[in-house]
Amino acid sequence: MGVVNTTPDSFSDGGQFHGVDAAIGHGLDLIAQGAAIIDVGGESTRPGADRVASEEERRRVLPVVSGLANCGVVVSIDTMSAATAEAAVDAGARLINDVSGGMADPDMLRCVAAADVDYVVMHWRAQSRVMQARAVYTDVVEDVMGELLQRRDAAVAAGVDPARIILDPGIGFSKLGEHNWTLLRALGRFNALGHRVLVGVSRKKFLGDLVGGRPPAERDPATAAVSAWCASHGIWGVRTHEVRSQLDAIAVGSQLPLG
Ligand code: PMM
Repeated sequence: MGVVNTTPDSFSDGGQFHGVDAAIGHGLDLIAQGAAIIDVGGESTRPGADRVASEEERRRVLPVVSGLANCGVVVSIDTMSAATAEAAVDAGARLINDVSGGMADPDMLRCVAAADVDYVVMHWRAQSRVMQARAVYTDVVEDVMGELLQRRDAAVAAGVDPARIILDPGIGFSKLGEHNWTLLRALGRFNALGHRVLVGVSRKKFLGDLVGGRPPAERDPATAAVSAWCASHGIWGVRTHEVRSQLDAIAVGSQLPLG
């Protein structure tokens, strides 16, 4: 899953692809490099980020979603807003990637059930502005799996087809560095929950911290090491800003299956 952020303030590529033509061009470039899905987002979720008004979010993402969908691209919409998700599906999106797992907008699960598209349920505890204060766990793997399954159950109760649900441990969301590593070590347990699993570590701070404080644009090799680890576990997808070396890493990891 290649990432196209249409935000001026994302930590990893903020501002670079702001503007419809640049964003569509970047999405097509990632497809040419081998991405299977393009995830389009209009609201930054970096720790401390402010919320974006739902209308502004739609103004940013909808032309990019329809532009890519019209080119035959499988588009995912990265949003916590039901209104944006609904409009994006109308514009051709085939997957809703809701980092809040339906917690941010009470209308989201109903919207997903009606849209009948794939739905990423990510582990999330609070809005970006305050989320790192909520990084407190008894047992991070048990706690994250338990909370994720509660959100899965809420989605199914709202009418979402279980086969449509993709689980994501939410690396970096209300998690400290060591929480992220512990969750990644336990990927096999997430993969055994009976759903496809998506993992998003691309260029995140805990990777930069591990490799001497490198800035986001220099974190792709570290990201690729995690992509290989994901592939070794048979993980369904990785969400990534850079595609070419991630696909190489996935090819290698797929040859080295664990267990
Ligand atoms: N991470 C970000 C945004 N959206 N969606 C999913 N499903 N999983 C993630 O880990 C995730 C996400 C933050 O990264 P960005 O600001 O670089 O897009």
